[in-house]
Amino acid sequence: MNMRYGLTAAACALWMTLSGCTGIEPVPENLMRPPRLTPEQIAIEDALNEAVLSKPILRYPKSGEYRSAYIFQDIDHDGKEETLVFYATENDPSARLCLLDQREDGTWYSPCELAGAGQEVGFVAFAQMTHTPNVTIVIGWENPDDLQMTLGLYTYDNGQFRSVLGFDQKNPGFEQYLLDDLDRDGLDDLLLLSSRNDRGRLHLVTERNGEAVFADSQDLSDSILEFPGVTSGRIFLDDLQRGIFIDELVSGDVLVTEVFSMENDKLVPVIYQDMESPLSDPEDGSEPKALPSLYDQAARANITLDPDMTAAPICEDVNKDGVIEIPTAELMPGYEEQEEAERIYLTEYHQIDGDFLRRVFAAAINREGGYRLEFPEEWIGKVTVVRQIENGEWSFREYHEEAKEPLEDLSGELARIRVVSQKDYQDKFLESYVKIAERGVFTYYGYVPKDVDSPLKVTIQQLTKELFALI
Ligand SMILES: [Ca+2]
Ligand SMILES: [Ca+2]
Ligand SMILES: [Ca+2]
Repeated sequence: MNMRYGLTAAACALWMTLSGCTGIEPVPENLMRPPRLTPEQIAIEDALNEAVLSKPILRYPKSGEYRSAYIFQDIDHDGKEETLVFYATENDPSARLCLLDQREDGTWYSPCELAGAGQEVGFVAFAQMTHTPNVTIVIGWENPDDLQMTLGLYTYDNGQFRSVLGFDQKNPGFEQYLLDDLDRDGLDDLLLLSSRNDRGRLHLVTERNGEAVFADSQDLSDSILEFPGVTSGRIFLDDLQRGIFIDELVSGDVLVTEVFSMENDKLVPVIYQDMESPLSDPEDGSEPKALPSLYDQAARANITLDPDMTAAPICEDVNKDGVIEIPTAELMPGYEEQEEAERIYLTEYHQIDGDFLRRVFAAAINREGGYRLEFPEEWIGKVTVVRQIENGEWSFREYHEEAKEPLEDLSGELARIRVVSQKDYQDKFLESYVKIAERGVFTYYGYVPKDVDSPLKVTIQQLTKELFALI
């Protein structure tokens, strides 16, 4: 079956993938000109049609880095890319993976394919999970209405797919995954996260005797609603030990963070729900008191107001030193009595220091505006933010507790940040503002009032060059 049809949707999708123009609709003029890769696109599509008995219905991975139906990757380490295609047929809705490879003469053919463990593809990723040079294909198979994925791990070798997931392994469902060489032995370890039972669960998949096995698992928090963030990196500044940092939204709109490291093929809990509280060390000889554990210290309100946006704040390497910081959120001074929707928080980022979280960075984060303003140490607890209703501007003001309406008190103003979109550009209002950055249709301006008489004052250079950052 050698159908050579012109510009079908599939061919367009393939063209976009091959030319790297994901997300941009190809304009007809460009398609009328024969693109250099057209013969190859057709050859790949022909090879697929030849390999599949009835017409393939392409399946697109729903999340992750690889979203197109045709995925190009050198999975057998021979220096040339193979093509992976997920598809189903009208007679059989189960997703299958077809591999397309090139013969010596450059023609495309399909040496093998495999049946998936679901009708849909949650994600596909590529990793180095075994000592063979061949890449491990990591697939999350999914079924409609099923909230969890099933793991598939495969290599391609000598014209065959091979499952590298140890035989007879229990294969628990999961919703999120992370790949990282947690124990730094040169091979990727796979972490799977599940929230579907009373307690969440973290599973470790790692290499043992040439296969990937479920080597360990650990409980996560009670009643997890979702995982807004999962990341990995160093845990401490003076140690290369790596960890997975799991942000969990739990009932009550609270965010917590659990951290696990890995040693001898086992997960090592660093911050976890059941960890013991440290005891105080009173100097007056009285009874020691239980202090909040690292887990309790990291608990924070979800400060995202829009339910369609991911919960925040979540862990990240905010200061780019390789160590992942854990955030907390403190209400800005003067907001204690304000409605939830009006509240503005100071986000503080911490590293682990013994039994305590130690702040290394703090910022006011304007997520709608897409920027943050770092708070210098001396501002914390003394400076607050006032949102101007009419233009969305954030005004940073020294907070006077004794003032009757502290949020309206302009006298202590230290700085302003304004985001202007092209359509509401009003030049004359911005004469005394300094342009900081541009992104898309938005331009960011900073302003520092003249003659500020305060030890907290910043210069326009500090504001625009040091404290401001796009997020
Ligand atoms: Ca190859
Ligand atoms: Ca490893
Ligand atoms: Ca860091």
